[in-house]
Amino acid sequence: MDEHEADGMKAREAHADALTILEKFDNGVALLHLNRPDALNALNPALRKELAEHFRVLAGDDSVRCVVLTGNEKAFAAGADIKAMADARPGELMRGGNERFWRPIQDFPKPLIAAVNGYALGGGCELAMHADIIIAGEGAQFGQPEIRVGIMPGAGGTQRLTRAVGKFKAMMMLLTAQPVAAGDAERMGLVSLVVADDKVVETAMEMAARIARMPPLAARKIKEAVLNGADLPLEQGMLIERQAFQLLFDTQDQKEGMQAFIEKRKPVFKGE
Ligand code: DAK
Repeated sequence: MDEHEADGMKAREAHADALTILEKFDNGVALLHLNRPDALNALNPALRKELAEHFRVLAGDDSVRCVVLTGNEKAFAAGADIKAMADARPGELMRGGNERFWRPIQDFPKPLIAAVNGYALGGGCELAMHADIIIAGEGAQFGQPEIRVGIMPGAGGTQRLTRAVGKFKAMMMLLTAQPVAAGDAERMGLVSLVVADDKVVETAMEMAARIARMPPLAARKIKEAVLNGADLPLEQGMLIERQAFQLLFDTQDQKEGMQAFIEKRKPVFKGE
């Protein structure tokens, strides 16, 4: 599987499962595809399980410094699989412990970029919002249409969306079920960058390659400070930032980064 190139590197490890495809590149980037095209990548239990397992493994893989998660031209993901949950009962949902499949993505310690084409609806929009950066194609659509099928979001749609875009935009999306186009999503703060549809994965891969060249421990601490600080009063958030900042002075990469600057050369970061 070498149709994608990152920094001129071919994928050095790739394996295709039924529902997800993982490609790993020598530059520290991993590209994870949702691969259920016939159902617009609807997130059924088997797909969510695979996805969770990938994130669990990628979190502990030192050769991976940044992950790009994508779908296909038509859909990032059109939501949780409605057919798979149509007859569910509350006890079954509780026993199913759906959240255990979201947890490894929520807790993923490395930078994660969602590269979104087409539909990102319901659980698909929620999945994109688990990422740290969202790059969308001009034709992408983001929405939380769960209300239309008699339910509500269950993986952060009322929480992450509201934190990202504020109450009034979030309520409009949640209560009307109407999706917003990529450009509007960007203006609302739900999307980092909009590019031409056929440039989405390429742009995400370039950005991921750039991030992968950064010192990984600093990247990890930045992610931690942003995510953990977001729900805290400013003073406590500042404390998290200060402690992380100080801790980074105990890394080799800090010595290397500053020494390289002084010597006017390119730093080589080892993640130590
Ligand atoms: N589930 C199952 N199948 C889906 C699907 C979905 N969400 N979305 C699309 N498909 C399937 C269609 O059924 C169709 O399959 P066949 O009939 O051909 O077998 C195929 O994908 C192509 O879809 P369409 O024929 O409908 O394609 P169109 O281009 O005409 O329409 C569409 C595209 C995206 C507008 C439409 O497919 C659509 O409205 N899809 C449903 C979107 C939606 O309502 N999404 C929200 C689902 S509810 C939880 C956490 C999260 C959630 C739940 C629990 N816990 C932690 C407990 C999340 C809930 C949701 O996401």
